[in-house]
Formats: sequence, structure tokens, C-alpha cells
Amino acid sequence: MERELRIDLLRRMLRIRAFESRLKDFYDYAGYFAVESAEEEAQSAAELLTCVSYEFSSRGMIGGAVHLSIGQEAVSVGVCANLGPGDAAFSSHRSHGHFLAKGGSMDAALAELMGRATGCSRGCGGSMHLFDPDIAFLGGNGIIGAQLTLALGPAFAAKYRGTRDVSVAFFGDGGANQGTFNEALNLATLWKLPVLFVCENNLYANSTPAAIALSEPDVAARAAGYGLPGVVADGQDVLAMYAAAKDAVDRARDGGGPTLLEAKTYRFEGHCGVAHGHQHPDECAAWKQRDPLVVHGERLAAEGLLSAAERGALEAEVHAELDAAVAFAISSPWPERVPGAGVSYAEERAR
Ligand SMILES: Cc1ncc(C[n+]2csc(CCOP(=O)(O)OP(=O)(O)O)c2C)c(N)n1
Ligand SMILES: [Mg+2]
Repeated sequence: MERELRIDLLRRMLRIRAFESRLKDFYDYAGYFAVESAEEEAQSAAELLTCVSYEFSSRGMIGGAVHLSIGQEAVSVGVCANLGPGDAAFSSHRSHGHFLAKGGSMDAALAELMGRATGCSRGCGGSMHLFDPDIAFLGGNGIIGAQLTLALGPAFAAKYRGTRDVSVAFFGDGGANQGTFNEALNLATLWKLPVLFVCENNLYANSTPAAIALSEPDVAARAAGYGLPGVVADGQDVLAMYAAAKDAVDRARDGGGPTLLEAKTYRFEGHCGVAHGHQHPDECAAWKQRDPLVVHGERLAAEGLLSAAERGALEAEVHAELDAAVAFAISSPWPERVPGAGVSYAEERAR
């Protein structure tokens, strides 16, 4: 693989990591986690039940739940580096990485998260509903598993029209246990549709360990029952992900039908702002040894492909893009109307 592509893979991962790391500054769950006693914890839990705690998010600059994919960047980047603008991608509730890796703009993503009119979904979608038809990013989705079946639409269109475009659905180990998994894999294989099903097996669905939810630890093994290739890849190594996705994408473009690609990966953060603490610290520490940015960054350095100065310049470039996105989002206007409510955002916020 050419040096430029290898460096570009690092750049893409740095973009996602920087973007999501910055989100933590804007997403205000601090009040929820600053509990110091059992009574306080119980009180926080009670508040959460009455939805009072959800106000924490609106006290910050980002409202609604935010699911970070820090630790999983090699999956979205390794896959999306094989895609062109005509190839469709569908994501889950954890969609920032997929959006950015598919070529989404930081400005549009951050403005969307901040509910601004300049957001990619005009400020009406938020974190789970990033959407940009110009780059064929056909949406994050809060319904677990929904994207598996949706991905068949553009795949069918590509086959019907005779283009070489493919369609990708990213989903989790939890999503693999939804009925849509069966429907989508069966039909895509039957009709030989150009789809790539990418299961990001990060070992948890919310706080439920995959060990007590998957009857067979390898989701990819299920492919045999449908008659499509099932491949396991190292989700912490962007080169491994790139190579596995390339095989699958090439096969799909050549009319060879779908592939189920399972990435073994791990998220370093909690499920979302309100659901920390289910991962054992030792387990988390062990996976952090295989941080995808470190794995790839150290390899580039060891092979003499990227000097420390070049790495610094790459990081500076990414942070400049991010700073500009923050300035853009913060200075962007609110959407004129609250959808369906008939009042302006200014009025709504003044209530
Ligand atoms: C149909 C449906 N059921 C339940 C939920 C609640 N829910 C939100 S995220 C989640 C866990 C998803 O786990 P996984 O698919 O492994 O993705 P990950 O969060 O690990 O990225 C659940 C059950 C939902 N959003 N939709
Ligand atoms: Mg999961």
C-alpha cells in the first residue's frame, strides 16, 4: 500500500478521535457523574427516572444522547477508505465516526450536534441522525438494526441500474441480534446484492456483555447459514480493516454479492453519557494497549513513513479543522421553527 494512503488512514482516524474528544467538553453530563455519596447516586438515579437529569444535556451545548466511538476508529476508516461518493453508507446510533470517515464535514456534523440550522440535518436530527445525501451517507439511526435492511435499497438500485456502486451497513453486536439481521442477510444473499454488512463487535450492547447475548461469539460465523462469506477482522488495525473491506467491496462491485464482515473492536468510553461503568477497568486498559491510533501511528513511525514533525503537522491540521468547525457551529443560527411545534426556537428556549 502506498505511503500516502497509509498516512491518509491515520489522518482520517485522527479527525474522528479529535472530533469526539472535543464533544466531551460540550456535552454536559458532568452533573450526573459528580456524585460523591450513595445518597447522591440514588438521587441522581431518581432524577434520571423523572427525566430531570436529561436536562444536563441541554445545559451543555449539545442536547440529546451522544454515543462516542473512541477506540473503534479503524473500523469506519478502514471500510470507508474503500468507498467512493456514489457508495451508500448507513450507520447506527453511534454514527459520528462513520459520517466523518465517509467524507462528512466537521462543520455540518458539529452544527447538527448543536442543533443549528447549518447542521447536516438542519439541526433537527442531532447526534443519532447525521445525514448527507451529497456523500451518500444515508443516515445514523436510533432504531437498533434498522440500517441493515435500509442498506438493501441503494444496493438493489445499483444492481437494477447496472452501476458498480455498493452499499454498507454498520451495526453492532446488539444489532446482530435483531430480526432485521436475518431479513437483510437472507434477501441480500438471495438477490446477490452489492452490500457490505459491517458488524462492529465491541463486546457490549449498552451494558449487556456479548458473552451473555451471542450464542456463538463470532457473528461472522452466522454467514454460513445464509450462504454469504463471513469474515472476522482485527478492528483495532486499520490496515487489516482496509484489506478485509477491500476484498468485500471488490467482490460486491464485481457482482459477487454481499459479505458479512465482523470487526473485533472495543469502545473506550461508556455506552453514552449516562451509562458508564459496566466495562471492567482492566479489560478497558488491555484494549487501550491496542488503541487503533497507536497501532497504526507507531507502525508508520517504525517503518520510517512518518516523522515526528510530520505527525505533529497532521495533528495541527486536524485541530485547525476542528477549531474552525467549533467556531462555525457556535456562530450558526438556530433553525427558524421547532418542527411541528409552531413556535420559533428562540421562543422555545425562552420558555
Ligand atoms: C429497536 C431498539 N431496541 C433497543 C434500543 C435501545 N438501545 C440503544 S443502543 C442499544 C445497544 C446497541 O448495542 P450494539 O448494537 O452492540 O451497538 P453499540 O452501542 O455497542 O455500538 C440499545 C439496546 C433501540 N435504540 N432500538
Ligand atoms: Mg456493541
